[in-house]
Parts: sequence; C-alpha cells; structure tokens
Amino acid sequence: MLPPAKSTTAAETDALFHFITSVSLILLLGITIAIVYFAWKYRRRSEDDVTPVITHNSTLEITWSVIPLILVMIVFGWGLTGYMNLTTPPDDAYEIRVVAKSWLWEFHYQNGHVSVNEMHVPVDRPVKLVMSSDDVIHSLYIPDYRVKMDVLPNRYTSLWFEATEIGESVIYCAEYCGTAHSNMLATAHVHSQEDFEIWLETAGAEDDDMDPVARGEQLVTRNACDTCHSSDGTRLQGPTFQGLFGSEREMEDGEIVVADENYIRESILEPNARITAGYQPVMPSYAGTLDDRQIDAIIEYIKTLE
Ligand code: HEC
Ligand SMILES: [Cu+2]
Repeated sequence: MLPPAKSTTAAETDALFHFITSVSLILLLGITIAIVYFAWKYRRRSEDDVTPVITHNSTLEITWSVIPLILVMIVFGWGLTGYMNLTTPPDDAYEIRVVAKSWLWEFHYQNGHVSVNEMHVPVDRPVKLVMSSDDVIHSLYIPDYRVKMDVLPNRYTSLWFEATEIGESVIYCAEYCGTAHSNMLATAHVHSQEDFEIWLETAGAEDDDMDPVARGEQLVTRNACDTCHSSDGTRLQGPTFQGLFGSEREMEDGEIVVADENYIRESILEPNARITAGYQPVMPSYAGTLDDRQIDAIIEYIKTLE
C-alpha cells in the first residue's frame, strides 16, 4: 500500500509504521472481541440478577498498565532513534539550496546552477537540502524517500536523504499555499555519481548553443512560467503571453504601459513593481534565478507568440 521505498532510511520508517499499525489492529480486534463476549456472558438473565460489587483486581490492573507502557516505550525508543537519524545529516552530504516560491521549487547547486521544479541528485550519496521560502509556508514532501519538512520564510530548515535507486520520484508541496498549490510539483532525478557530475557540468551550458527562441521556450517550461502563463490566449493565474509583446497593458493603478523588452524584463525581475490590472500580485521574482542571457531568450520567445 505504501509507495516504493527508495531511500536508505525509508525501510526503517516503514518498519515502525507497520509495527504501530499491527499492534493497533491486534488491540482493536482483542478489545472488540472482549466487549462482545462480555456483553453476552454477563447479560441480565432474570429480574433479580444483581451485579456483585468488585472493588479491584490488582493482577488485571497491573497487566493492562504494564503491557501498554512497554508498547509505548518501544514506539518511543524506536521513533526517537529514527528521528535522530533523520535530523542528523552525514558530514559528507552533498548540499543543495532549495527555495520555495508560490508555486514552484528552485534547486541551487554548489556550482551556481539553478534548476526549477527538477532536483538532480547522485545515487548512493547522502544529500542535504537547506530550504527556505520566499513567501508563505510550503512543505517539501518526497513520499518515495519518506521525508517531509516545512519550508518557512525568514528561516532555514533542512532534511537529508540518500537515494538508493537511479530513476525518478515525485516531490510535492504538502502545505496548502494558495490557488496553484496542487501544481507545486517537482521531480527528483537520481543519476549515477558519474552522470550527476556530467549533468552538473553541462546543465547550464548546454542551452547556450540553442537559438534564442527555442531556448526561451525551454526556459519558460523549465522555470514553470507555464503554470501561470499560457502561450495560446488562455487565461491562467497570469495573463497569456500570446499577443503580449508590443501591446498596451493597463496596470492596476490605471497606468498604460507598452509591453516592450524593458517591461518584460521588469516583470520577470520585479513582478510587483507594476501589477497588471485584473490580476493578483502572486508572481515570484526570478532575480537571482535567471541571468540576462536567459531573460533575453524568454523575450525573444514571447515576441514570436503573436
Ligand atoms: C505563480 C504564477 C506565476 C509564475 C510562475 C510566473 N508568473 Fe508572470 N505573472 C503572474 C501574474 C499573476 C501576473 C500579473 C500580475 C503582475 O503583474 O504581477 C504576471 C505578469 C507577468 C508579465 C506581465 C504580463 C502582462 O500582461 O502585463 C510577464 C511578462 C510575466 N509575468 C512573465 C513571466 C515569466 C517569463 C515567468 C517565468 C520565468 C513568469 N512570469 C512566471 C504569475 C506568474
Ligand atoms: Cu507550496
């Protein structure tokens, strides 16, 4: 019933979960049978049936106190070791900075590369995520690894895991954070150690050879602009990119702005500088995420959407 266990700590978490579930089921069954049996056994048989006065039964009382106490201590001890293990990342963990924004995930690697809604990690190596939010509370949740941690504004939280299988797993936001919360999804890509190094070296560079329009289109997908902006006229959280370039846009305060290169650049870096009339100020800033060349490419792509 549980998702596949794909991290080094998942098996232990599952074992404890199964222990608690089985003990609860056994107790539920035992207590239910006892209730039904006693209700039948001690039913009133005649008018003058009188219940005897029983003051106490020490053996019984000690038994039903000690057994649950032992069970609770087992769960506590087991839970505590698991918790300590999950909160203490190994020293050699590879560190990734995670920034949550409504409604996307950014992963910043040690060489400066940033990937949006895609987390790339090496297999069989502990990875530590140091996380914070740019706006409201989010929560990073990877069911396959059995890890979940709140991501807060103005404070760092962290979690660690070691993936045991090459492949992909889903990353969810587990804290209701607004309209597009359910779209706040990312994918964990687990590579062999070698492929991970190659990915890290080439990920940022590879698109430099593409022509700007194709690169812009790719960046719009990779940076999750398309969760809020369509390219075909559909109204999503934000205005469509179709017909945007060169058009006159009305702002919330009545100002009319022509959507030229500078306007688009400002919209990407400082989305709250001017708010398009009829929309909520929910766009996250991409300052520090997109560099000038990438913004150029996105502008070139938007220009083609007439
Ligand atoms: C979470 C949703 C969301 C994401 C993600 C998002 N935007 Fe926006 N964007 C909006 C909203 C809402 C507005 C309108 C309100 C405002 O001006 O801030 C907007 C406005 C804009 C505008 C001005 C449009 C107009 O019609 O005036 C541009 C250009 C833009 N975004 C580009 C981008 C690009 C490029 C990306 C990705 C790098 C992106 N946005 C990602 C929600 C989003
Ligand atoms: Cu969220």
